[in-house]
Amino acid sequence: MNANGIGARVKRVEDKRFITGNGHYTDDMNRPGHVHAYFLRSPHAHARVKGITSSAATAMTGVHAVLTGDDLAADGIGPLPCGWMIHSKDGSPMKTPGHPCLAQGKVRYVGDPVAVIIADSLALAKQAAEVVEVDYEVLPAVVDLATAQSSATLLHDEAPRNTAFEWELGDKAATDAAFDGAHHVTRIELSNNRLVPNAMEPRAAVGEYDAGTDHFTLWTTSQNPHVARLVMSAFLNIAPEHKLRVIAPDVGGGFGSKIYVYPEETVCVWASKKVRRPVKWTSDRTEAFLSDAHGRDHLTTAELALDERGKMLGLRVKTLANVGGYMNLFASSVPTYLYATLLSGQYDIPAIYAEVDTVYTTTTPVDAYRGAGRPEATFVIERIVEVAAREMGIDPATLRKRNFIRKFPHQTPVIMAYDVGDYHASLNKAMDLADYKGFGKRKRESARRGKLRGIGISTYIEACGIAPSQAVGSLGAGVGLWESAEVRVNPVGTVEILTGSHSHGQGHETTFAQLVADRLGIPFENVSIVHGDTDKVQFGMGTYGSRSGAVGMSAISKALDKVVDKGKKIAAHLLEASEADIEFKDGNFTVSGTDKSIDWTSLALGAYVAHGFPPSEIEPGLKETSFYDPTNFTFPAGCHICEVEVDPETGVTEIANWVAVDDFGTIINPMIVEGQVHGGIAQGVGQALMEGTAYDSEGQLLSGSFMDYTMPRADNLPSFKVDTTVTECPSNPLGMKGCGEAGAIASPAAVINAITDALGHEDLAMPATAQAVWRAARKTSQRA
Ligand code: MCN
Repeated sequence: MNANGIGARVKRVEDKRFITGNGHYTDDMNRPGHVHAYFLRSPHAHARVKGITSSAATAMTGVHAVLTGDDLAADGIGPLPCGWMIHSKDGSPMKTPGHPCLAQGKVRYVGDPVAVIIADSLALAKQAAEVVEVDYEVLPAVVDLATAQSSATLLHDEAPRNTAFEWELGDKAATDAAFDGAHHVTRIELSNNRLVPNAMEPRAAVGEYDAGTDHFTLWTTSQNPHVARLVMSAFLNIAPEHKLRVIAPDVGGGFGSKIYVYPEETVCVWASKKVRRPVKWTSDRTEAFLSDAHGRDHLTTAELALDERGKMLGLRVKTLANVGGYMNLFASSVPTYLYATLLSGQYDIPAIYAEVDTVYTTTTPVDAYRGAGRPEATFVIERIVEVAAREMGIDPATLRKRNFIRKFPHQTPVIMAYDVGDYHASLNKAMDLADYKGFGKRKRESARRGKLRGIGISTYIEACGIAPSQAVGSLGAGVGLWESAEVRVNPVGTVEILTGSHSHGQGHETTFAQLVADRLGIPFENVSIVHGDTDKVQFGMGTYGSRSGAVGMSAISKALDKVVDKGKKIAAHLLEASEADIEFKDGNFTVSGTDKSIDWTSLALGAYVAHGFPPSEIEPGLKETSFYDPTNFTFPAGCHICEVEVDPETGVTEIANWVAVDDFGTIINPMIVEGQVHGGIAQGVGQALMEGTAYDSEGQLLSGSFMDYTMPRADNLPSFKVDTTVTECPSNPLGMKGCGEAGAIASPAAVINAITDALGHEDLAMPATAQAVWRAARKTSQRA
């Protein structure tokens, strides 16, 4: 085995530059003569914009322009695209009124960009913004998701009842019949709280126009620069597309919030041509709270029908999903195909029927955030299973086991066909590691100290490796999300990998190099990974939906196969042997059964300098490309067990123990995978215990800074016990499943199941802050 190959705990090579301050982030790009953009944002949640007077600002020395929605319209620039068309159950298409980059006619959330001021310095741009007069006619805000559909106020004239679509999935009649025959029905109502992504690096952009070549360059904090170029060039009327180069250099976290094409980045590109200077914008934290797409925000009612033994018969789910003021790029797919298709969880449920209404409110747009739909689905199914077990007096682990899917492949009633898994194995292992049997003793010991102890299980499944063309194509998405890779072997044998995946914290420069070193038998240090630049990498779909391993690395693997195949041809020529007799192992091409061989470095040199290749059989050089389209999603699954101790006097919840047993198929780098799981759990714990996005009735964001919005910190978390089980994914050549979102998907349900177990009742919503838990604990003592 290569010491730095597949399965090795190689330390992340990229970290050296990050922790020594040598990373190159978008805000580090200082172009000659650049000017600064400042966005004037709406202070109102909902208002008509009757006029904008900018003459005093434009008269200021050093102010280059004040641009508004009228300027966009005058240049023929339309609204931002709004994702995947979803049809309502009555067949009508999604109501997707446009999302202009700068307000046109109306503003629809506090922070909606109204104008951009471009000046020599940011301070000057802000000063000039003070004298831009916007005449607003303030309209009523629509903030409450539960009542938005019955509000007399419409955000968009085109969307009656403030509803984008009313969608359904599953078999209603079969589900109703299952409920008719049920012995027991468990019903829950829950909210999945709105989250603000808060990547460490805020969004940023530098747009530059080169009048000599009529080319644009955008440096930006993107998770998918090629998609950004495709979309942005189309609606900025930049043709041909490659006249726009998008570079996503080092990016300090994304968690889904940097997948979209946002107004600010787009405006920087457009404005750079108008002012003939590079235009730079970096969001500050307050702007990020207001303008980065938020996550989650569902209200759900769910019912589970069971027989006497607790066998699940049917599941009925009704969800209201908040999409905020505008339909964002992927917002329509998150509460539908990324959510309802996973409602079967790890269980063999014969009938499921789900309804989802997506609703506009005068709040920041909501879109994908780590897990995107799948944490919401897991929360529904893992909460209702737990509650059902308690209601029926069955141990929650036993109820789960009685209902686990055992045979694979398994077709769920909600589209997804799971390929492999072993849910008993991960639950059993997690129960052992968590000393599930010993919990009663620990609970009694806590009680002696006046504390409430609880244990919560979450057996989650997700679909990632987004997304097979065949699957998403048949669902009407119109596109598949394959990935590309190019392997360039240099004459000295070093290898450059050009990938369409984008690393913004996931350690691709390490894991991708491990794969190459392993496969080619060359030193890990001789491999470099190139990503994030549309002029270097031909095309790519980017990183989200935990796809870079299963899809991006599979593309690399396929391209490596082609390199080895060509290497064999070259070796056969150089060794004067038949190609069929050449074997490749540990970096050597050998004529089988002989000691005649050529090593990797000599072969690479030979590919470029050897003469006399038969022209019809071998081209000089060694470079191969692959575009890999998966045949199915991958289905990581596992079991997280959280044990808490609640202080009923203060409401403080201490996480006493956390066990995670995940099945990610083949693991390339266990250390990186564990890091991904740790980060995901921290985010899920943040959602469960702390992160509360609050708006007042006028649509003002009350939690717009770290003073009001609590993020999880290291001292809120225990040392996790992380382990794995392995069932290899059959649909990609590496057997890998994604790991990047699993922790965030599994953990909220584990936390809330544990706290409600401690409290002895279910009346607790996320975030379970100390105050909320204290109130709930008072109910516990009143009941006692
Ligand atoms: N890996 C592995 N073995 C496996 C699976 C993955 O060694 N069986 C490695 C991969 O090679 C990669 C890493 O683990 O280095 C994550 O791989 P994968 O699960 O394929 O996820 P992606 O690389 O596609 O990353 C996306 C995923 C998502 S969707 C979000 S959201 C998220 C996440 O990754 N955002 C992150 N993790 C993040 N981590 C950081 N630091 N910052 C973010 O913004």
